[in-house]
Amino acid sequence: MSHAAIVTKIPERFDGALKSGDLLFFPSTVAKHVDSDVEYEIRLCPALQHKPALPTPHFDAGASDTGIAVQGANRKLKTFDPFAPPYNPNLYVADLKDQETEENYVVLLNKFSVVPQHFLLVTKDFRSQASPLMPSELVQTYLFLLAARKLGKQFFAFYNCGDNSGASQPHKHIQFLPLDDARGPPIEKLARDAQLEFADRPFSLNKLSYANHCYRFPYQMDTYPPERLEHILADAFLRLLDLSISTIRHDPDYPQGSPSYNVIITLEHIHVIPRRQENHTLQETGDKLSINALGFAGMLLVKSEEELEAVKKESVSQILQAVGLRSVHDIQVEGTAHET
Ligand code: B4P
Repeated sequence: MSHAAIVTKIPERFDGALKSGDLLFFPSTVAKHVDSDVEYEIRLCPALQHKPALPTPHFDAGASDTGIAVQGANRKLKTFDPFAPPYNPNLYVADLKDQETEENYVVLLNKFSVVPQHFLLVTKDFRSQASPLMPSELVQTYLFLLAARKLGKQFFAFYNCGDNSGASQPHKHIQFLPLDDARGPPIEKLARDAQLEFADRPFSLNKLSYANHCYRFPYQMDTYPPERLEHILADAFLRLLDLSISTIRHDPDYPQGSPSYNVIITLEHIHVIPRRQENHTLQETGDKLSINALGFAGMLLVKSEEELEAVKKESVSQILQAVGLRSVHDIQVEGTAHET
């Protein structure tokens, strides 16, 4: 089935799964919030307080799917894996095969949906969520975004990689979130506004309080054939990953184990944000606020009015800096973004 056919199926599958009760939808409200001259979105979703507790994943310590002994999410899942077959027929959308690599994927609806039609691209065989995105995964992701745009829909993709990235499932999955705003999530608006000195080099958004690495895809890349896309996507991702690892190496207190980072992909840019911790303990309430790639896309999620006030009081930019890393622009950045 083509990417366009899969994207076309999503609304009808979402409605069906909601009706059958296999998909839980949590209503929310969104407010804009300006902090340090950046416009963020904070989504208030009290209904998530009643999200059913999920079985705790159990790991087979020490073994990874690359055969290298590592810690954390990069370990084989031993018992419960919601992304392993048999799939819930009401959450299942389609199978997908990469024709080049013959890697198989499955498209599933997010069972715990805060935004309607949020879907996942999951590896059919178990692959670790602590492993980097492979060229075929980058191409498949881009082809979904492209197909959606041709259908007049706006999605972006994100990937939570590693123990401290906000990921809760260790089976490799890339997520796709629809947007009402054609300009993309808040971080994308900053990236678009950036005036680049060197168009083909990674850059950082200096307005942001934390280390971030970004790459702008060539103009009209959306017209390129898949093999050309693969080269650009893989090269861009590797360069940003390299910069992220270099940022991590400058942090003497970085947690042991494989590195954690968030990836955000739009049709125009790819962003990689290194992470040092998953949660931030709010000073005001003592609650742990979990932050995933969406937080770094500029979209935070809180579960109560109290949490919302605590986040505003403490400042979004400081919270993101606490769970990300400090910027070391002067040492690493290959190109400079001048925000307009
Ligand atoms: P992960 O990468 O492991 O983690 P996550 O997106 O941070 O979601 P988490 O599970 O920690 O949920 P949270 O309460 O923080 O992604 C796993 C994905 O698989 C999630 O989307 C999860 O819902 C989904 N999933 C789990 N079990 C499943 C199953 N059996 N079948 C199908 N899908 C399954 O957040 C709740 C939801 O809100 C998440 O979907 C999260 O992505 C989303 N969210 C967080 N911040 C948001 C924001 N600012 N705006 C909109 N949505 C937001």
